[in-house]
Amino acid sequence: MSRLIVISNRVSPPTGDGPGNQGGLAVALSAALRESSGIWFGWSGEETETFTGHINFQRSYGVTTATIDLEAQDVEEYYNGYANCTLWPLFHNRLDLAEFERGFAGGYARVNDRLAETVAPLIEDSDLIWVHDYHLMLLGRNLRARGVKNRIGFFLHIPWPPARLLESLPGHGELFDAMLDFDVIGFQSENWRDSFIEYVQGHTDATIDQNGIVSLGDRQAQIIVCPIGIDFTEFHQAAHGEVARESCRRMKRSANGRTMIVGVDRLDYSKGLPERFLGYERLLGSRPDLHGQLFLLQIAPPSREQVRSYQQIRATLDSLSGRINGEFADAEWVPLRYINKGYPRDALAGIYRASRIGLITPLCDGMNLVAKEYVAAQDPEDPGVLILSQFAGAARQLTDALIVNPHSPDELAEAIDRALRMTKKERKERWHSLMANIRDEDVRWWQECFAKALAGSPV
Ligand code: GDG
Repeated sequence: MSRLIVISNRVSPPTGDGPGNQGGLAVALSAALRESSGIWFGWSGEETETFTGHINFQRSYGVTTATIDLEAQDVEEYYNGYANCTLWPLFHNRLDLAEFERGFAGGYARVNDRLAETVAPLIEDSDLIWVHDYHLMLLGRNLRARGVKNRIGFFLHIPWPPARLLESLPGHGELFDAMLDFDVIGFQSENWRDSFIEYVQGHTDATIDQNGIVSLGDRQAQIIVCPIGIDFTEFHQAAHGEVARESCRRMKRSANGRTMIVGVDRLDYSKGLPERFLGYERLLGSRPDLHGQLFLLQIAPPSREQVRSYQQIRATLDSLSGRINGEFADAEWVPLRYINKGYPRDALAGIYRASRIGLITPLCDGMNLVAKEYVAAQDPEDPGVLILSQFAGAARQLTDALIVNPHSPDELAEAIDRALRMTKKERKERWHSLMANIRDEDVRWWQECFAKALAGSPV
């Protein structure tokens, strides 16, 4: 078995906190790294005055991590700048929020190069290299420039934008060209793969064959669709543990007989939170009979707080939630519980289980793991209903959810109403079908699917 080198912007070493407190991605990658005696390399999240390339090796729970510190200017231009103010909004259909600063692009190129320079000496001939996400799209090129001949794969966790949007990015041609130094490029769903193919065909001299091999000169990259899943076993275990049971009991007590709807999202403009609130407001406005009967719990831990567009979305939500509660609440009922803090994963599982509806309505989302976690946490004898945006990668797999257009307040209101009226029989049928997918195509399936392509086997 070849050794695996995982490279990502941030590294999440295993914590040993037990089931329910580590993200699924970290669990899956840690398992693969442990089995292959691999290394997980990336930024420590810390800053240093002058970049030295010093690697801090650590070993925890059988996984070796190798991290480096970056200069403040690197963090500003590469991470806050190009990754979060240029690529993230552009790749999530928000050209209006994208900032195109040469300084950001320069910082991105510099950090990709620094990471390549630092990791290259660790790479042995038979290693397989797996690069993650939009922060590191130049890394394949930078490693090749240092003579690395190993197989290198890249997995994009977020959407690939339509070609007409990508065209707005200065230097998009060079970015694409650099990506052809990867041997495998993985996408979360057919939609994002198709946008990539549209770009290849309309904007480049590369060709693509029936097997998804993109060729340009003597370089070839295999394009695959490989949707990420959750760590089903771990999450299922967490959902049945004491913490989850207690959190479910407490939530039900606090609901006091009212029907609970839940949404859990990083506070990000791609997650469609204002639109979700407006859909809920539409329902309350048109259905006075529901007043006092239900409430929406929206958990939205803040993220990327240094970035202006994230400060703006937070202010928008503060004002919208205030308006909705101001208009509809009475002394004994608050229709919207809007919370800006995170919960431990196992407590979240209990909250999911206590709710009749999971309302997951991003405007654009690579996959969306919360949708899968919501389903996995349900009581098989009385499962809740998943309402899912058509624009989440997950919608291609979770076809038995109630699929909605998150931009339409009427559609959202109708879907909530339909979910409230759904018979237990229909809820169970839909849940069984959703569970089958979530169990079969879990995070290990995803990791094995990518690893197979990376090793050069047919997928
Ligand atoms: C990117 C892509 C893709 C959320 N709140 C809390 C909490 N979470 C956990 C969830 C879930 C994870 O964070 C969020 O994952 P998502 O998939 O929903 O979204 P992104 O963070 O945007 O992730 C996305 C993903 O990468 C993987 O490829 O699916 O499309 O955008 O696991 O449970 N966890 C805890 N407390 C919280 O309050 N502990």
